Amino acid sequence: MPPGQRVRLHHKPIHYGPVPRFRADRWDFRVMGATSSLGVYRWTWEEFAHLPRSRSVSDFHCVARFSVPGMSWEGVRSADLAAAAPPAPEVTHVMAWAEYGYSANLRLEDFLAEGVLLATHSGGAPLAKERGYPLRLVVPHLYGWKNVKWLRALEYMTADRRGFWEERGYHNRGEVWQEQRFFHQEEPGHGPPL
Ligand SMILES: Nc1nc2c(c(=O)[nH]1)N[C@H]1C(S)=C(S)[C@@H](COP(=O)(O)O)O[C@H]1N2
Ligand SMILES: [Mo]
Repeated sequence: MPPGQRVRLHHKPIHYGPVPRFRADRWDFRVMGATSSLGVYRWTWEEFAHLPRSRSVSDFHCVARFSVPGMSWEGVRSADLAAAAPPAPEVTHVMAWAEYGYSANLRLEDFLAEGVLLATHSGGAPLAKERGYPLRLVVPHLYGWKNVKWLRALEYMTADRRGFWEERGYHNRGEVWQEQRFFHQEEPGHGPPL
């Protein structure tokens, strides 16, 4: 277990705001910002299903000090998505965007790390709607708030920008093994734009 975490096998879904409704005819997934082609990539739900698929098993760590061991996920590896929608060479960070404007920023290397998945399934079944159906970002080495549910877009960025919780007192990176929970733990000069 990472420092300061305890195992919990079951927990209620955690999110800010309501659970969005999924409409297959309106849903799309976009990759925008600093793509190498300068264009926007867009997949409908049907098209998204044709991307290469992978599985991974990982522990989930909530910043509220509990961890869920051995979760199994299925979906598209971040590296496969980035191969389908390549970032420009200057890209350093990625913003993950959800329904209703929830967002979380990640370093490009954290986004491309092993085990990172754009997941459609968990435990062999499609995601439950309160767990992010139809698409959720799984970033096992970063705290729960970076694991964006109801994911709709990625924005490639050439400079860092803070997402929803990163602007509200949480750590900009949120690495679990280094216990990067809160903004006050950040290195000087890397604080939020308050
Ligand atoms: N879109 C969106 N994704 C989100 C959140 C949110 O408020 N909105 N909350 C995050 C937080 S703080 C946590 S701990 C996890 C919880 O995931 P779970 O509900 O599957 O446990 O979702 C994350 N993803
Ligand atoms: Mo969380």
